[in-house]
Amino acid sequence: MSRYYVTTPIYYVNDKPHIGHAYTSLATDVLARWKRLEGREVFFLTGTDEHGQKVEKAARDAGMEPQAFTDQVSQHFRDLAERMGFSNDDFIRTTEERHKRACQALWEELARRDEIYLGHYEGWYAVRDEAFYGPDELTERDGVKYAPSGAPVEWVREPSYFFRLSKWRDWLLRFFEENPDFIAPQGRRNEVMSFVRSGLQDLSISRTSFSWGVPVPGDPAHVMYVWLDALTNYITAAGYPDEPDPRWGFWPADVHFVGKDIVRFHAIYWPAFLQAAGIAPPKRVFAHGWWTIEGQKMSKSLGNAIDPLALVEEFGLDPLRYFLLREVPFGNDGDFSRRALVNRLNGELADGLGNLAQRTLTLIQRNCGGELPREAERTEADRALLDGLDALPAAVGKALDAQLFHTALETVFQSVRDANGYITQQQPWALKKTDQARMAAALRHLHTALRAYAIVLQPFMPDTMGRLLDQLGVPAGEGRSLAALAAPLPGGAALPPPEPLFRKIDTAALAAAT
Ligand code: ME8
Repeated sequence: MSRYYVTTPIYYVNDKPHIGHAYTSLATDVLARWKRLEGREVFFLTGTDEHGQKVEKAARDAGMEPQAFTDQVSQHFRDLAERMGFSNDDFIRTTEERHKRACQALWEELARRDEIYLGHYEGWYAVRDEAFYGPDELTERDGVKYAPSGAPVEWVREPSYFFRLSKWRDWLLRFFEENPDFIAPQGRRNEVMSFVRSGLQDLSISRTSFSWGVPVPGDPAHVMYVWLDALTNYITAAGYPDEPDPRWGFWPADVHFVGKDIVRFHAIYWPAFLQAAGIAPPKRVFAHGWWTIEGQKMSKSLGNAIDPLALVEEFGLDPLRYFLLREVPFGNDGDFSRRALVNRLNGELADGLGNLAQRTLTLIQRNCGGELPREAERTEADRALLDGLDALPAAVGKALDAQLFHTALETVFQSVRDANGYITQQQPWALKKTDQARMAAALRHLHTALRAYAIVLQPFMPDTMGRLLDQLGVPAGEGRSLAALAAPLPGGAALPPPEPLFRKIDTAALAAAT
């Protein structure tokens, strides 16, 4: 069985998770679940980035030792993963022993290959981004200099080890040319390529002015630069340096999901480190866009960071999962508003899919004795609906292979709209007295459509689609895989009475609350 490896960024434990973190992990989760549904052997990794100056400072501000502080905050990210239904196979923490060993092994390999030298760093550093900036990248306001991200920078001067990044410039450009799908979306690829084309400087990869990090082998006055440490997590979890580890077969990763803020680290530094150490680079980096909240940037000072778990409480998990991936084309920036979420929930989920299931299954209960009708002849109208269904899994798979989550959902929900049109046109409720065979046939076709929607939507809304599949009488396990769609379910099975799938939100109450 072919292997598939997907990752989220590992999140800084300087603060609690918010909707942005949940978003990246959700996208990764949906792709992981889809690949499992295709029958692939999947390894889905997430975790926390626990070293560096930013985390050390947050611990100090909280009056805690860094390890105790990171233990506490990291737990919030594990809780988030559980409550959001993420199906990660591992959760890595950079303070774990296995990770320190991997970082040191990678460092030693780079040193052995003469990719590292000792020098002196003098320049601008933004603790918030944990990034070095050139003077031409900065702007100045009220005597303070800022990085393009808006983070203030400080002047740093200390001994430092350097990675010979500059010598990898031409190799990187060739690598991008030869692998046009390595960075997505295209706009990000162009940005990265023009940044690399404009020249690369050697990269400072150690610090001496604080100690919360992985010690540099043979020179413990230095700790490793937090990004070298953090990026290594993706191979630590695959078993590095213990080749042949059973997990090493997952490397190179198929997709690293990241936000657009950290594309430079993943698309430039990471392949260069790996290539320099003789390790294959990952296959793809997808940089998605940025969420703002009701039109504003999410920030600590505005206090508007949205807790995803509060939204789960208010709207339910699956509506939130659906909304986040449906509302904004993956890769674009988007604005989060509760009104937009409610519109999707009430419209597409409750009135669209929920209503279709409820109408179909209620009619099967009332008019067919609660038994799944048998396969039947297809009229032209039936074929129009069912032929589209045959193509659905491939269309969704194609969209997801390009990480176009919104396209995948649009395709399914276009078909749901068609099926709602079909039920309105066929009026199976009116056929009970006039043509029972035709009534049963139409309900059977609608059942076939619902089974297809429920199966392909499982990665997006695992719990609700599980309930729908129960109501449809689809056996658990293999019966719910993509492959199972090729064979019709035998007729005659007793179906349980339907239950509503989605709870609509009263928009008047929402308006009053906001
Ligand atoms: O950068 N909209 O960690 P981090 C969308 N530790 N996504 C958002 C977002 C928003 N407003 N805010 C955050 C780090 N994200 C490093 C990563 S990886 C080897 C090391 C998401 O806690 C998005 O994925 O700052 C972004 O890249 C990530 O959280 C940054 O998380």
